[in-house]
Amino acid sequence: MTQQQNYVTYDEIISQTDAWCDAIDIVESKTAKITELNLSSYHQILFIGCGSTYYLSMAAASLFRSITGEMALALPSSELLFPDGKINHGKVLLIAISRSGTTSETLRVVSNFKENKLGDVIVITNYGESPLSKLGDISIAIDKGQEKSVVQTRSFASMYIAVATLIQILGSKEKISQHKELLKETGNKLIEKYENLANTLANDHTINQVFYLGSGPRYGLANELSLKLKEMSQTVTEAYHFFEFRHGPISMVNDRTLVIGLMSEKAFDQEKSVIEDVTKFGAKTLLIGETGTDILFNSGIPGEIKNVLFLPVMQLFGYYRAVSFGKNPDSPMNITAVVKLDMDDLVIE
Ligand code: F1P
Repeated sequence: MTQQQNYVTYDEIISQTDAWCDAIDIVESKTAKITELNLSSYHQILFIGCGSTYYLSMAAASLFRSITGEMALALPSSELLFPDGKINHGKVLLIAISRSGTTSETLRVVSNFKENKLGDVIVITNYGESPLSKLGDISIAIDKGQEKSVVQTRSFASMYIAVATLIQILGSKEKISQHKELLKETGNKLIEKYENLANTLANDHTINQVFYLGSGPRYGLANELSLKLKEMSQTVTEAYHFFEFRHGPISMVNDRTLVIGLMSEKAFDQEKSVIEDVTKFGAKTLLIGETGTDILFNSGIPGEIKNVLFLPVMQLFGYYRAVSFGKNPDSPMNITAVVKLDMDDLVIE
């Protein structure tokens, strides 16, 4: 182990695949309770979270729409606290996601939601004893995803797996557990095979801005990976939907830009055409995905659960970029592991 790997964030990233497996087992053990929910009885399905867990909510809402065929939205928890965020459309299924289970905004939304009997609550967290966990009609806690680092890596991935497994059950689709071992094996292989690439790329200081592109659930993941880079290395970075990138943001591209594509299988050619466009303006590019990419899953795993494979190598990229600039990835500038606010003046209407 080199000196630079002597951070908890590093250990949390490289050990994450065990937490993925636990997440699948824990959610599938609750199948009977989950299938009691009648999706057609809800007027609205909302996923909420803050920061990383808001981006996870975005990925989850997209997955929910494609797997169940029902409409679902993702919102930052705070948007349900301010006046425009009223929930007044009948019974709601609220899926609240929080690593800590103690973030003030999320906790406040869920406790008000319960008090006002607005519907049912599913909580996804890494802390089963947290106040948020205790408020769930169904609570899913993945302890193995817990972290010492401020930055969410293993926790995020474990909760992605949990929410994807939950949605698979709600959509009455095949069991995720049949792919568990292959998912773990592929995740570990990716870390082993591409860690050097992540490190090399991170040390390329000619790159001064990074764009992550992704469609569907990969857009939420693109935002999360961009956040890793922001938090740990304070790199200028943003995430966009693939085709949105041409509608203005592409103006930012130059020869100091890295564009990272989280490639889908279904729209690979169309997404690749955006990547071809950015190379004309001098950008470096890195493609990640199941086939035809630089970071190659080649997993053979069907469905959206394998989106978790987009995470570990790019989390390592954020980690190594921090280290390459002499920053401490465990303790990023200006942020804390949990945001706790005095919320007494805020009401959900
Ligand atoms: C979410 C959060 C994020 C932030 C950081 C630490 O907390 O505060 O907003 O990006 O990564 O975690 P939680 O509600 O998921 O515990």
